Parts: sequence; C-alpha cells; structure tokens
Amino acid sequence: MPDKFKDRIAAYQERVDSCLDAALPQVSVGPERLHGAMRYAVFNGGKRVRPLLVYAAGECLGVEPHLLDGPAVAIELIHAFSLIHDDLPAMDDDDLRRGKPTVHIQYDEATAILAADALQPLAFSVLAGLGNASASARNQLVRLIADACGSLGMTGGQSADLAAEGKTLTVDELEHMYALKTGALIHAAIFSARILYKDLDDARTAALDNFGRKIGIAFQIKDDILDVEGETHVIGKPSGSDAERGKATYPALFGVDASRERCDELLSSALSDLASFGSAAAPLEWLARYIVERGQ
Ligand code: GRG
Repeated sequence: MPDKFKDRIAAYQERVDSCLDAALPQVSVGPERLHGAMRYAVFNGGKRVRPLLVYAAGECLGVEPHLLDGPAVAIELIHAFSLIHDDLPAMDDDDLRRGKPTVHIQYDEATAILAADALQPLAFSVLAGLGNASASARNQLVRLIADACGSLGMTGGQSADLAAEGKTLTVDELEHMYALKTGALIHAAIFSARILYKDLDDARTAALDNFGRKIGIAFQIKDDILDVEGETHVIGKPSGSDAERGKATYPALFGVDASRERCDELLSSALSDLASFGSAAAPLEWLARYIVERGQ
C-alpha cells in the first residue's frame, strides 16, 4: 500500500474511532453491562471499511471530513448491530468474530440482542442530531440509511440469505441477495457523501451510484472466497463455516475461480465508473481494489 494511503487510512480510522467513542455511552454509565456490550461490539477490531468509504467518497466530491463524521459513525453503528444479529444462534450461530468471542458468547444472548437493539436507534439519533448539516440533508441521510438496513435492504437480504440455505440460486438471484445483504449499506456509505454535496450532475450521480452497487456485491463475493480459502486466525472467524451451514454462496454455487473472475469484472467496471472524477477518486479506487484483494 502506498504510504500516502496508509497514513490517510490510519488517520480516518482514528478519526471515526474517536467519533464512535464520543457517540457511545461510557461503560461507567448504567446500564453498565449493556453499554459494555455495545462498546465491545464496536471496538473489537473492525476494519472500518464503510466509514472509510464515506470519507473517500467525500474526498472524491470535495466534502469536508467534519460533515462526514455523522454518517460514518451511523453506518458503522448499524454495521456493528448487523454483525451481532448475524452471529446469534438463530442466525449464523458463530462463536468467533474478528478473532474474538462474538457478543453473545462474551456476554449472553439477551445482552447481545439488547446491545444490537440499542446500537440501531443510536445511529439514527446521531444523524438526527447533526448540527452541521441542513434539515433537508439530515432527512435524506436518515432515509438513505434506514432504507439500506430495512426489508428492501440489509434485513431483506439477510432474510433471503437464510431462506437460500441448501438451495440453488441463479447468478442474478444470488447477486440480488448480495446487493441487499451487504451492498445496500456499502452503497449508502458512498452515497451519503453525495447527499452532502449538492451540485453533482446526473451523469456523475449515476456513476457514483453504479460504483457503489458494484463494489457492494464484490465485497460479499470476496467475503465468500475468504470463507473458503482464508485461515481462521487471519480472517478472525471460523473458516469453512458457510459450507458447513449449506449457505448459498458464489464459490459454493459457481466455484472459486468463477467467483474471482466475477470480483475482478465488478472491480474493473466499478473503476471505470470513477473515470469522470479524475484524480479526486484515487482514495475510492484504492478502497475498491482493497475490497477485492484484501486477505481478511
Ligand atoms: C442491522 C438492520 C439490521 C438487520 C439485521 C443480521 C442482519 C439483519 C443482516 C446481516 C447482514 C450481514 C452480516 C451481511 C454480511 C456483511 C459482511 C460481509 C460483513 C463483514 O464486514 P467486514 O469485513 O467486517 O467489513 P469488519 O469486522 O471488518 O467490520
């Protein structure tokens, strides 16, 4: 990774971590166990890809970072919420996440459910309380992120994912499920910068929209490949767990080679969507490559 990106990424990760710390209640405030579980879920080692996409899309459009802190925090809180639910016994029943016990293992199932229940409204409270955005921008951000996690977004995708276990899907059905389950929040991360930048023409709005959708699907295909090929200590969760549960994934249905080819195809198409933004899109380009080439 070129040093200029390494430094910038580390700075944005620190920035969002400090904003997350400010948004989350302290553990010393009651109910202490609940607040401990919420903080555990957020601060146990995530890569912060979604907040990084918010800031990179902001750089692409020339939006000031301080305007992007709110959506970056809200989206990471929603992401943490979704991972708690995803790991529960009623869903994927995973004991390990980011190399550490999942929230329901570290605490207990009831506390994990409540921590997730509390992270979601906190995300919307952060957005509603944005002091540096117009009322119209706040409304649009709430709508964008609510839709991305609702039944026509992440929750709907998760429902389709559970229903598809042990079944065969077509490429289109599978990619639609990925677009909802994983892609919707990734797209919302990129598009939140668009909401804060008023003067983007229709062609470039569509280009950013397409970039977000393609990179969201590629993210999930890469996640599937890592589940097949990654080692547990590197990916931080049990390797091979998708196959064990009979999950409908790209590698399971179409093979690892086809999965890699599809990832590369989505990446190159997504990169061509950024052409009209010139060098301002370099951080987004870098993140898109990272999403497809990452090892964890
Ligand atoms: C949260 C509204 C809402 C509903 C819950 C459980 C659920 C419905 C949705 C789960 C969706 C889900 C877990 C999709 C998988 C996305 C994915 C590949 C997550 C891993 O993301 P990384 O690699 O994780 O960015 P880190 O650990 O780096 O944060």
